[in-house]
Amino acid sequence: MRYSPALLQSLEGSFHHLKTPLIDAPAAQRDPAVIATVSSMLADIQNRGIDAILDYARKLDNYHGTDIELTAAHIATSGDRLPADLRDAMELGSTRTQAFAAAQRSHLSDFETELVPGLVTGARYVPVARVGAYLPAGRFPLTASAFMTVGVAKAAGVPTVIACTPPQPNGGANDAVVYAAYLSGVDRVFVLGGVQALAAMAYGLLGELPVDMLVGAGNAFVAEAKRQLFGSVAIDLLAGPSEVAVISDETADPEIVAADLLGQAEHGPNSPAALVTTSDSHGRAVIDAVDRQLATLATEPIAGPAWRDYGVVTVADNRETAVALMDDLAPEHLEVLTAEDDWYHDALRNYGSLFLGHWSTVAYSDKGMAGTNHVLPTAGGAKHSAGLSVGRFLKPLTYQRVSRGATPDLANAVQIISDSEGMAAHSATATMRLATYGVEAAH
Ligand code: HSO
Ligand code: ZN
Repeated sequence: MRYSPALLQSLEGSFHHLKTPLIDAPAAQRDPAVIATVSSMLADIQNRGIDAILDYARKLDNYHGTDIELTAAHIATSGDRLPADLRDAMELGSTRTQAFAAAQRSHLSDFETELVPGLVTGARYVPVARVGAYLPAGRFPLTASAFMTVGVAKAAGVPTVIACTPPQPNGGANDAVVYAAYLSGVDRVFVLGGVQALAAMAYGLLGELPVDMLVGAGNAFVAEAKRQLFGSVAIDLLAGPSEVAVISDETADPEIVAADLLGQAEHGPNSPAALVTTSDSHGRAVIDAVDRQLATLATEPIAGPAWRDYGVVTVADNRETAVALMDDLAPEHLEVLTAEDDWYHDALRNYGSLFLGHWSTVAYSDKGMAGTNHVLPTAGGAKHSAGLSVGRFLKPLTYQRVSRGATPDLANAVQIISDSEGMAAHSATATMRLATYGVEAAH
């Protein structure tokens, strides 16, 4: 997250920085070596099919099994291998994520409207047929990811949702990840990671037809594979390092703000965290609190460098400037901890998901408890896109029906435009109807 120089110039005199990033290069550059590796793997998999998939699983993930698909019994009993309190917490997250998705689904209504007498038009929301979800299980196995991808696809009514998750050092899948997929209503689960997993789902190498859409985050190779497969399949988005930003004023507790900044910085050493505040003394207190909390944080080796290299603290002279600065950062997650949360809610335009008030925090959404999706745009993507939601799995398909009575109007205008463009066959589709149905042209 970095401000654009033009924006800073336009706001000059109305803000000052208390902390700027040490590293100024964009955090997520596409690496040419990653691009080349992925494209050669995809070409090889397209040629050799499932044999290539298994070769990569053995070579890259040290997979020694023979059947990459988990049995229905293994999936259904995955929860039995977890502590009961974890199971209960996950059930809450799954239920709540589905409830939010179902509520949002109910606001996407099929509709029909008669634009002029005899011209009936409409749209129907139809789910894609097949979705492939990638469920990462690397440094942190994000158990809630399946709720956000598999569960929301199911809430949209997607008939077939398959999932791939990388093998663990013991050769099997992560039980919590599989249980999350089970709670979300997954149809089939494969122990398969990385580029080979996405290719297998997109090319239809798992005993299913090719999927229509790939969802779920992964490492740089996974993101690049999705980018290269995009077009033949839809994708949710290309996720970069997780980000958090906070707008707070002197009514916020610096310790809470610091904890929330570090709460996402621990995702990776290149995870940015930004604070924009209307209070200089509060901003300084947050910086002190971050340093104090880092001293005892178990994930300091990740969050510490992330904060030092990418952390931002800016003091805005007024709330309008704070909004202008934050809309320019367009963060993945944005918390507002101020005395004027509703004003900020109305004014802000660019964020993946918004957390309003001192009692709201990003982790509640991250783990599924808030119900909202945690697959969100990063690296400024929130300027043009929203995160994953039930509507992304639904195609608003349009239709139209024209009556004989409405024909002269439509056909005549289409004939005139088509003739002016030299499109004789288009013109004929209109004039032939006028002739066949014995209706005179209007002029
Ligand atoms: N912050 C991540 C999601 C997550 N974090 C899950 C922890 N668990 C992307 O929104
Ligand atoms: Zn997170």
